Amino acid sequence: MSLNAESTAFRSALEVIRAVEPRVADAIGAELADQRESLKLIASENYASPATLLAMGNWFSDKYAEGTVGRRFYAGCQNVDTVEALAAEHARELFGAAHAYVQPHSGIDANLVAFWAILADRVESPALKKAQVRQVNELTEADWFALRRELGNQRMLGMSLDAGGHLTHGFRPNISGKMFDQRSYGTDPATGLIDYDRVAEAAREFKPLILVAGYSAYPRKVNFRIMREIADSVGATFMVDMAHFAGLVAGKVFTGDFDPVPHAHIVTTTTHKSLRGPRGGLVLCGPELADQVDRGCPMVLGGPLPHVMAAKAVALAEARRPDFADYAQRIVANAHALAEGLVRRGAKLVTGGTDNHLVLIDVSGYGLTGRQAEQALLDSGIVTNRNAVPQDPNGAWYTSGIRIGTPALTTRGLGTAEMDVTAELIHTVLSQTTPGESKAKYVLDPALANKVNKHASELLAGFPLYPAVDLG
Ligand code: DSN
Repeated sequence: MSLNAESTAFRSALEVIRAVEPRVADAIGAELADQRESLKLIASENYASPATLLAMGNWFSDKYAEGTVGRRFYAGCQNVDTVEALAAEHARELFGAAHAYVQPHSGIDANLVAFWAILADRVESPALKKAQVRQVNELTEADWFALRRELGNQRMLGMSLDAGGHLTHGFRPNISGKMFDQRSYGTDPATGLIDYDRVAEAAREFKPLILVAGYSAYPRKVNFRIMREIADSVGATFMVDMAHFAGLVAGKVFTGDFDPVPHAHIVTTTTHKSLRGPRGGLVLCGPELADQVDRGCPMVLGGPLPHVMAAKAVALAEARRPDFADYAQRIVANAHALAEGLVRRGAKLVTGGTDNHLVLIDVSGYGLTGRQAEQALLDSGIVTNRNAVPQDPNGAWYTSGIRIGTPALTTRGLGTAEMDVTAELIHTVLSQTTPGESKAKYVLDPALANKVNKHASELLAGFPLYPAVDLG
């Protein structure tokens, strides 16, 4: 029997790699096996299509292409121009944006491009100009301080980390926390929801240059129309980081007030989460910021990754197909079913449920820290990640939460019935785990962990991952 195209392609690639360094070929094969066997509930992960994966493994990786389409610092970029222009066109069409910049290597990079574009657009300063011609990572803490003082308003208002915001929205472990004088808006302690009146109040007091919306652990929709009104009321630039929910925007689940593109001055995203593309980022904006955004490389980015831009073009083309809208709807239906299944069994959820792709379980309801719960679930074949909950008494390392999401399992084909089974498995593990002598230690009967592992494998067996890929 002849092999299908996908199996032939991946088998051949592994054979070529194995001839040079067999351990790499083995690790690639083992990664597929591990992914096939695990109940992947990490809200920010997914499974890109074989076409997207294959578009990355080629000689585009060998090409330097600093600059933008038609304006490169290197000769011979005509084919890179083709794929970059295609990826940008698909991104513009998919999201209804005037301009798309598809070079960022990651979400952090996309946000850096956006920050510098906003600064360059908003602030006329010799110090900024000086900083622009130096390597950003050469600037010291004192340089940043002097720069902010000279520039005047360098304030960013974003969602607090423990309410579900992201590190790149002005927090200390990220360069955004050094570039900007940051203040956060949180969520209402009673409901766990964003209180727009409080955001408006904080904006009036703080007068930020940039108001950021977007999250990595907030299980609800955000009203971007209201956020834009708040930004306008204080003269701030409104930026949305839609990395987590870009697939829901692309699939038209988030429309109207909940679609950031018509409301924000600038939108950033990764391409590998709910959008289901290759690992990378992109920026969308209107014509007024386009020139500055296009200076992302070499301003804050290293040379573009043409092989990844080729894969972005493939994945974005896939996201423009009608079946992607169906996929996006199923992500949300599955998250809803998972949340309902957990609540019915007594789990405590932040905000009580979800209306996007993720669910945040407050595992203090089970008497556990996030760290204990994460490891107990992992022992049982369920891959999640710990996450702070609002006002978390255990901080960002141990945490009190477990974040779970449905983009990956939905790609695999699991539906709402399987989400109920998944809720049962999670609840079984968490309710049978007891805390140990430290915030990291726990006790879980290995026989129970094995039983859940077996049940998870049986569940997944009905939904093979990459069914067309047979590595032999
Ligand atoms: N690391 C990503 C996530 O898991 O949400 C965000 O950068």
